[in-house]
Amino acid sequence: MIDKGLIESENAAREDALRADYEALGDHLDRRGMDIGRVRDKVAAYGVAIPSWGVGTGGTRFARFPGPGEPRGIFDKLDDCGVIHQMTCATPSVSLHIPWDKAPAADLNAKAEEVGLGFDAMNSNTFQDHVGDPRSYKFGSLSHVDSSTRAQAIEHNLECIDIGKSIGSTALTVWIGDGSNFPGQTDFTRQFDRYLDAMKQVYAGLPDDWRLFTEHKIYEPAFYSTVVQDWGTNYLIAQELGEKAQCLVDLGHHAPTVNIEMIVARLIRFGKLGGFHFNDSKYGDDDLDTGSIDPFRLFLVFNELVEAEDRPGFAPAHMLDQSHNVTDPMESLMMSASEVRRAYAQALLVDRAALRGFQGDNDALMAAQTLKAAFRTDVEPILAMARMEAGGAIDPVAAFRASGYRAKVAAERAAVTGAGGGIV
Ligand code: LRH
Ligand code: MN
Ligand code: MN
Repeated sequence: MIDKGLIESENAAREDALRADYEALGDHLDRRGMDIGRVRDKVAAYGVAIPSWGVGTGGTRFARFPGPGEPRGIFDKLDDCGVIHQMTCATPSVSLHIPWDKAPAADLNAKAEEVGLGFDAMNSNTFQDHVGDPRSYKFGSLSHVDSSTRAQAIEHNLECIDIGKSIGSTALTVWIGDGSNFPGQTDFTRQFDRYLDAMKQVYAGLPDDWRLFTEHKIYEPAFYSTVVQDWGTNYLIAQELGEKAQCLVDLGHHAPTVNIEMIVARLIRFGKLGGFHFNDSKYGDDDLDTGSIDPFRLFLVFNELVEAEDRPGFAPAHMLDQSHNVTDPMESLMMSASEVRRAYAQALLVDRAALRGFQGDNDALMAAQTLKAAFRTDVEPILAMARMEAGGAIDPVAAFRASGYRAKVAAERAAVTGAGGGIV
């Protein structure tokens, strides 16, 4: 972990300016009838989970270019995640991917406690073959034509639940690569029936207080069709499985022009929004840093979430799911956690009474301007104040760089070569 004194001295150099900016923003919001302290408190209570796989350098189908100090396994990953949380105070939990992060539960719990983190949703993986497994997932997993392959995939998901139970997780996220690459390769209906049947068996293994998230994705690695291709199919799955089943929306898993915020609104309306994998994209499942391409879209998603905040039982899970190819992954994750909080803070600033009035009057221009007024507000002083008051860094990346953490772990962790493609 990074020395507290370093964070304090980094903050000392920035605190006066922050207080001045915060006060000015407070006055400004006051004139708009908004209380800055309320927004700051809500932002401070908002956490987003880090994907364990995000702290290593990702890659593309073509190459992977690892950076210095790549984590050697789950315990290094947890160290890195702990530092990200220390800097941002915005990432209190980690989402594990099995079998990538398989380790004895007692060791995982001890490490998590040491670095001040908890565990979020478990992610199963039947889009790759696992060493020692007799069956291959080349032609599918939970929807495979062969029943013993399906049984193996079901067993893996049940094992993920078991691991999760022993580390305090309460959700399982299932994303499958199943689909087809050629018209005619599979029978859409029979394939979906096999998937539903398998998922019912996974669902049956869920503890009472768990949720099951299914994640849709339009394409890749299957390039003609995927079994869980869109939110409609995802919704049907959640309906078919039962109350504990909900839909997970990965922002990168849609066609480029799809209106994601509207999907979010629909899923909320029917109690089936399970959570998010936040990232950004320009073309497909690019897994770029959250808010790096289209921050307005992220804001519009949060606008729907804030609108729904008071619904009974409304508690979507928030996770990042990104792949970092050209940046230090820890820095990208720090920035992304801030981007998620930024979108949340901006959405909290929407004048909802005014918006509803303009909607009722069919005043499209003013309704749009109401959203824009919130989106245009620079909420950075709120984010920085929430971090500082929680013991984090006013400027997380600057403090992280000043700490020399990357050089330190690079000296301890053997360098890795870049052979092979990355993960999805
Ligand atoms: C699939 C996906 C899914 C996986 C992760 C590594 O594209 O978004 O969430 O578990 O990537
Ligand atoms: Mn995802
Ligand atoms: Mn993805």
